[in-house]
Amino acid sequence: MSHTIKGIIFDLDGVLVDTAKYHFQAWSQLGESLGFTFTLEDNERLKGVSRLASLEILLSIGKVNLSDEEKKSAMEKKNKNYVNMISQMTPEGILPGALDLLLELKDKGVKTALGSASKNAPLILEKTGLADYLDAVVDGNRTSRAKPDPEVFLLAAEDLSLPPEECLVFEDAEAGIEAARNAGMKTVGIGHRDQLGKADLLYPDLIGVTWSRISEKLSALGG
Ligand code: B16
Ligand code: MG
Repeated sequence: MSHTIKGIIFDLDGVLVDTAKYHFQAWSQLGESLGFTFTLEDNERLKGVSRLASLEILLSIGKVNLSDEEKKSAMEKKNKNYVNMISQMTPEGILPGALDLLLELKDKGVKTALGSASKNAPLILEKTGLADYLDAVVDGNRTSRAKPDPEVFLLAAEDLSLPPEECLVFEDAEAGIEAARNAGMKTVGIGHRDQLGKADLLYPDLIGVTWSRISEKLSALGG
């Protein structure tokens, strides 16, 4: 039996680009200014999580209490620093394998969309040139509910004029896989089984991941 997937929705950070390293630098500088150290291990907890939720996690690690006003300025400070870093991005910042897959999808007429929590997605897409390969973009500027809520992926499906069951989501975060499942979509996890065990297909990264290969696997899964 052949499958019915006609559109692919990509998460941004951790799937198409590695911006987690810039988030880490910017959050750890904020941690330092508040008097504590933020580790790379702590940073794992921020992947796929919104900016405010990331700050709350950071503050709980440092055992720091801030007023709402102070939280707002802390987020502005972190974001200014982060934006400075991503402004230097180039097409070389695209993760290995991503461009080949996007080119193949374009060639085969499979629709593509972005489904990211980041409010900075437009700048990243522009600097890396990824904007040219996406038919629709849904990011943190258009959503009000964070993953695992399905909002971001449902909006992307709507933009592609496809029903959710005809969309496949690529995600690196557990909350993202959950969000896609909540949207009624099939999923490809990019990362480790420990976090992404619920994904329908799983790959460590996008190297060598082709639409032909995925199509075959999806057909074997039965749609
Ligand atoms: P911003 P994704 C997420 O991107 C990041 O993984 C997460 O670490 C970040 O806090 C979130 O975007 C919001 O980003 O501060 O730029 O609005 O994985 O959903 O593409
Ligand atoms: Mg991600």
